[in-house]
Amino acid sequence: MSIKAVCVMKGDGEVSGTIFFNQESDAALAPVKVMGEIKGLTDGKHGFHIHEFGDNTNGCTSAGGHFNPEKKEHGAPTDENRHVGDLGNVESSAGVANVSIEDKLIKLTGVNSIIGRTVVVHADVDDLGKGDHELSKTTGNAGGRLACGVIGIAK
Ligand SMILES: [Cu+2]
Ligand SMILES: [Zn+2]
Repeated sequence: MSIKAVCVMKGDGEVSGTIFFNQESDAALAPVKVMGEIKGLTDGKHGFHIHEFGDNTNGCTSAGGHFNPEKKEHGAPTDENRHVGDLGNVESSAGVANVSIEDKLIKLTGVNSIIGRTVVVHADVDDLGKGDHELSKTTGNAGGRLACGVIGIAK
């Protein structure tokens, strides 16, 4: 039986989005599909992550850092050494970023479950841990948090 989740993203500015998550089964190896749309971004790439806390009491800031239960360094979604929450970048064109990601680390069940955590989209590109900025290995130096939302269980 597939498991579904949804996230409505909002911020202080014009950026907003809706992201759907679908895990085909509760098997540990089942990948999660991430589909949706984010509007209002400048054209180009923007860091896109799952952050640890489902706490938006102080806007996107209170979501904390990247979801990182395995205490690894920041990286690309394809890297062995990455945070579970590292989903790389979304790319906006003509004001719309169509999100279509399949990831093998994020889950909707078990210890890597992202339910109740926060999706964040950033002002800048995520350098995927390969930049020379001091934040590269922790955040990808992706800049401010433009919009976010808590991931909830969906029908
Ligand atoms: Cu982030
Ligand atoms: Zn990260």
